[in-house]
Amino acid sequence: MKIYFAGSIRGGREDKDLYLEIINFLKNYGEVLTEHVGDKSLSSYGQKSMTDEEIYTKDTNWIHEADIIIAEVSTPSLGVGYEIAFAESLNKRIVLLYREAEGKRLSAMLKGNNKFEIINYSNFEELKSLLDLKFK
Ligand code: 6K6
Repeated sequence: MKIYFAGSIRGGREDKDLYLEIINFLKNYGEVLTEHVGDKSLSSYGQKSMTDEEIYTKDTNWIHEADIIIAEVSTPSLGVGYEIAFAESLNKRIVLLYREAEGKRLSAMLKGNNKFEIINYSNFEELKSLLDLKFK
């Protein structure tokens, strides 16, 4: 299974350590195409050696190639929202991971779309068991 993991970069890197843990866990189920999302050295400025055009082309090609999109959506990100909508237009299976927190709600544009499989969780331990239930 080829997994496209999406997580916020320029939207904010507060959850970057969690992304890395999720990516490493997802490797139990298949090949994760997007390990850079968990790159601890990457700031919200999101600048590495690639141009924005190269990033867009590479990522949209990977979404075409992926069997499933798994997006961590707790930190709102325009890029992640775009990737989800792009993957939906290609009829990909889409799983959204949302960490519940007081005073915060997931966008209705995601929550209200019944094609998306949404996993609500409160910590990484719980997320691991919920992912196991889904994929094992
Ligand atoms: C190279 C190596 C590590 O980071 C880079 C350069 N930046 C990006 N590389 C690859 N994908 C990116 C990069 N910046 C954003 N994305 C894609 O958009 C990722 O797949 C994320 O899921 C999503 C994040 O969007 P923003 O709007 O939060 O940046």
